[in-house]
Amino acid sequence: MDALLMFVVILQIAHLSAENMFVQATSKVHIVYMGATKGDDPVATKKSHHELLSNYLGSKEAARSSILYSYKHGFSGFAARLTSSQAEEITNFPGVLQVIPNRIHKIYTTRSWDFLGLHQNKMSNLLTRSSQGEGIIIGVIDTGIWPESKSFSDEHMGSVPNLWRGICQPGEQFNSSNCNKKIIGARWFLKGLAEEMNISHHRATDTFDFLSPRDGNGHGTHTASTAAGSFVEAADVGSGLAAGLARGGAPLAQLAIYKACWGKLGTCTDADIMKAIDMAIHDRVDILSLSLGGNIPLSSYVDDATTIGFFHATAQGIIVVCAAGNDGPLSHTIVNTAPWLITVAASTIDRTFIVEIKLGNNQTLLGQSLETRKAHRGFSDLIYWESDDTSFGSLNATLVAGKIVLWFSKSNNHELLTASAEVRKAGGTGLIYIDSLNDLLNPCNSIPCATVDYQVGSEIIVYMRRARYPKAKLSIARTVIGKQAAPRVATFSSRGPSSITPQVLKPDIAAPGVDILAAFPAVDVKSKDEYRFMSGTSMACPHVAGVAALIKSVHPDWSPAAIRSALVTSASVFGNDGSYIKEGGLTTRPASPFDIGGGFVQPNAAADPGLIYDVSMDDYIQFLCSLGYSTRSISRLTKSEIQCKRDHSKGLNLNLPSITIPNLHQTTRVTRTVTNVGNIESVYMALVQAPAAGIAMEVEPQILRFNSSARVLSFNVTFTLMQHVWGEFEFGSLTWVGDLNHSVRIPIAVRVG
Ligand SMILES: *[C@@H]1O[C@H](CO)[C@@H](O)[C@H](O)[C@H]1NC(C)=O
Ligand SMILES: *[C@@H]1O[C@H](CO)[C@@H](O)[C@H](O)[C@H]1NC(C)=O
Ligand SMILES: *[C@@H]1O[C@H](CO)[C@@H](O)[C@H](O)[C@H]1NC(C)=O
Ligand SMILES: *[C@@H]1O[C@H](CO)[C@@H](O)[C@H](O)[C@H]1NC(C)=O
Ligand SMILES: *[C@@H]1O[C@H](CO)[C@@H](O)[C@H](O)[C@H]1NC(C)=O
Ligand SMILES: *[C@@H]1O[C@H](CO)[C@@H](O)[C@H](O)[C@H]1NC(C)=O
Ligand SMILES: CC(=O)N[C@H]1CO[C@H](CO)[C@@H](O)[C@@H]1O
Repeated sequence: MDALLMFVVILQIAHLSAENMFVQATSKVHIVYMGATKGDDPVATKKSHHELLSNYLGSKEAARSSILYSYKHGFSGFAARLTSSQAEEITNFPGVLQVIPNRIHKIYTTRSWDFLGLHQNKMSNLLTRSSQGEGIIIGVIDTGIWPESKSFSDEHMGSVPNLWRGICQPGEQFNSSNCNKKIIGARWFLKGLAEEMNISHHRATDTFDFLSPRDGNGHGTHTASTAAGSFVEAADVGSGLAAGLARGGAPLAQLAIYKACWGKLGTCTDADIMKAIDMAIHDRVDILSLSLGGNIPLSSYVDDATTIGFFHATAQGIIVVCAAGNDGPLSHTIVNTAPWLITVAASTIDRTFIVEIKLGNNQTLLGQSLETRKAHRGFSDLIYWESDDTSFGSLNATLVAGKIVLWFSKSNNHELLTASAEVRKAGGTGLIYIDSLNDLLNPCNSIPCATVDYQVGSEIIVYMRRARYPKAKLSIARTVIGKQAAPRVATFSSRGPSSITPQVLKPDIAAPGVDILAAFPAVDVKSKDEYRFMSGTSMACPHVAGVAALIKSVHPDWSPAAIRSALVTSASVFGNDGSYIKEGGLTTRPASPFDIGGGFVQPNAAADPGLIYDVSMDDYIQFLCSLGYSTRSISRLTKSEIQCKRDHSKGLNLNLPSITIPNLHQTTRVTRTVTNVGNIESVYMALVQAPAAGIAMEVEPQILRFNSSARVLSFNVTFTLMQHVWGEFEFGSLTWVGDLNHSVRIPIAVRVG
């Protein structure tokens, strides 16, 4: 449904721009990017933007009415209404690096639902002082915030940091009293989207929800509370399901809210996101969490406005954490792939809501559901129903009344929610829904119900064929923790390799993103707290932002790349059953680095990684050089002069905590450098898992000895093709095993090309 509506919106936009081609010379929003800020004077920077445009347009007034935003804190540039020929001309102005059309982004939730009863929480506050993240500010660029939620109570919070420069920007149903020691800042950015939608600011209420930081969508409240919600123990979440799980990753971290995504769909544009990044840099957040992204295909890094914005945020020491996207399970679907980002995939957790399905032959099978009240006392007849796009809505009441429907949908557009509504309307007494994804729970309109995967679905069909009078009964759902193999990669989670830079392994890491319970807007400001389940890489991203806050509070001087390295090298590739984390869906194939990067996030281990793979901003610049970007297009990314070194490595030597070689010919050597952050005197030994039998992998040296004068050491990894391995990526790992259980593992992907 979401996807469909999104499509309609995009169509409308496409329609508008098509119209614009005929109504000649219509202006559209463009982002004029001018590189790193020259001095540190934002007023002068803004003035230079206006001067540039007034000179070009011929008057100050014309410039003023054309400019939507000046970007002047973290980087220099502006968003303005320009015709395409104006945009082209301005590209050639001195100081202008790129002129990029404003593009649409979306939030990354797959589905969400009302789960009646969840607002009747009985809360008890189990905030413990030992929880960390104190003093760290997480900026969330999303759909805003519902400040009344108990998750944003500031009861145990420290004071607002002295260096904080943010504000609590008022607006509709939001004023300065809505900020506190938890939500220390809130701003909203709408001009870019308003322009894109061709709707004026003032008429926008219906489409754009609250004209303020207040969240009319729910996504922003959910993600913010996942990253840094206060420790609200949901001791009894209405129905008793998922008890005790509503809490943020870093409950003592502070939140800065930047609302740049709007309406029921959570649509955002570059111009607004760029301004949010610019202000987050100005305000001095430590971490940015972005559960959003553009659509594939991706643009190159220098043509992508937000990717450039993220670069500048990283240059200011801000850790930028992004969602990987929800377009899995096909490969090359990943977004937010720049090497300066932490890109997060979604996985399941070890919690399920189990329903017992008892068949007439006394066989018991298991499904899942959220229905905690309605169960069958005795058996009912079982009938089979197959739906496709045309048959929807035609369930035959004569046939269904009093029966349980085993529903198989041949269309991707049908959901449990709509199927259960139809069964209920036709007088059915229950629903067993066969779902290929089986990642996704939904409420089912208060009839006993269960979702089952294809395997269980087939078993029921076999039983129905054999039984004369097939019957079944369903139990209520109960929470089961630790009984199913977890984590498992969520089917929807977007997969690598990156379609533009396959040599940069993405995603970096996986975190919980299926059936995550977190805060949600209530019906109105006076209503009780609401908590809801949501799924998506959107939910995985703030988990990692929270963990990054924990690490940052322990190691305030670590760079964003060091913190990413700590997360990646300590992640686990094993599930709770001791075997490799599995791919999602029906396969039992082990997850590859293109599904989960380094693995599933391990917060405790990440705080003490032993060694880190650090990356400087200059390394990123050299990486862009090695990709062949023109010096002009990257020349002003930093304040200092850029000198591209002659480098034929094609970016393979960027010091990432991973190695990906998209085309191995005969021999390829890559270099990495590790910094010891554990005991000063330590010895590490290389443990090699070659990607394939036909590919020799050699590490030189094999032992790293650190001491007070040798804190940073380099090593080479050489891959040699021994026999031809055909065309697919093969996966391995390199682990430096040191003292005190330090085991520093990086994933490796090699394709023979
Ligand atoms: C903010 O809004 C609330 C509720 O409408 C009101 O009671 C309060 O006085 C306002 N505070 C400020 C500082 O305007
Ligand atoms: C199922 O179990 C019940 C009670 O244990 C028993 O009475 C019944 O005969 C069994 N039915 C079948 C088909 O085995
Ligand atoms: C529903 O099923 C009954 C019994 O098989 C049949 O007589 C009737 O025509 C069906 N109704 C429709 C609308 O298909
Ligand atoms: C550190 O190790 C290097 C190489 O093993 C050695 O040359 C150097 O003397 C050592 N320095 C100290 C202070 O132990
Ligand atoms: C890695 O290989 C390069 C040659 O490509 C060599 O100059 C360098 O010394 C090697 N480094 C190590 C640590 O062996
Ligand atoms: C190393 O790990 C083992 C098993 O997890 C644990 O029992 C032991 O205490 C750890 N040792 C250190 C020094 O942390
Ligand atoms: C409200 C608003 O901005 N409407 C504008 C939409 O676009 C058309 C043509 O591009 C203008 O004429 C409207 O004023």
